[in-house]
Amino acid sequence: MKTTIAEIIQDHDTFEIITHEGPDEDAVGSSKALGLALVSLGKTVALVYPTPIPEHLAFTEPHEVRGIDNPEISILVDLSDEIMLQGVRPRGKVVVIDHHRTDGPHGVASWIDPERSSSAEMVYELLGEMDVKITAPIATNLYMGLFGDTGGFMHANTNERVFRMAHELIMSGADPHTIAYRIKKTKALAFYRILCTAMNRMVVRDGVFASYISNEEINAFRARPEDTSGIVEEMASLAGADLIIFLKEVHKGTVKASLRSRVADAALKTANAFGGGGHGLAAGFTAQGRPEELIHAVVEEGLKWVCRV
Ligand SMILES: [Mn+2]
Repeated sequence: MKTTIAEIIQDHDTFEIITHEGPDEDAVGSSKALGLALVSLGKTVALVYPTPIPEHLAFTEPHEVRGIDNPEISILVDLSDEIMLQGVRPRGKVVVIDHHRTDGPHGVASWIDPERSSSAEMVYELLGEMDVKITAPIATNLYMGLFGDTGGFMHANTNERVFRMAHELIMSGADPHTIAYRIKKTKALAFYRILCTAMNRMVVRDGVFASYISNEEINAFRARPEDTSGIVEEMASLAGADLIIFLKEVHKGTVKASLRSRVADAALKTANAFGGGGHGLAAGFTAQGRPEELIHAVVEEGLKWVCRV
């Protein structure tokens, strides 16, 4: 499939690259790296972000993103679920590059591999297939994606292939210290206010740790969307937490849940019960209701998938 996508790129001139709403390190890094690569091949490219790139992830090139009218091909990177497009409609023939578990192929060509650490890893391979020179800006973007989706080389998807790729990207000009600091050491005070609130009201039952933040609280702390991301990762640092659940009420009555687990598939199975998806150890869903009520149902479901001896 990688070869098919390389051929499609070769055979066309105009592209848009679309990634998911609330773009994370991998979404930003893999989409920008692919964009820079296509430009180096003489293609016309637009990058489309359904919601803006968070400030702390906006440091990589290209800094300006221009639109085009009628792209022949729409490449979806790091997503294969239309819900994540927030109403953005792909205008060309759809090509998908994604590492999330999904319900099947989409568009004219779809390369989906849940075994991959990140979309950045897949884009890197694709660029190799197309003989694209890995410049320092491309390497920086790919390293950002790799670093983000492996949780800074800590998650279960961190392996020999990941470190080999990191090594090669550093040799091509990615600066690991700068990238890590730009991503990790730029938290707003609102982030820690939300974290404190979540920690204070934590529900703990047999290895399931769950908490939430309401929409009123998000507004009271003047938190930007990026200030509410990464909370679940901090909760997942707690000893004894086999399944971690964080609910955030993004709009009044709309709750987004993030789940992490140390027990195989517990996060995914719990998210599935509420119509969501993701990976075995990291999943999510969106539901209607108030978080303080919903949390009990999610904990009950989670307990089914966490087997304590
Ligand atoms: Mn990703």
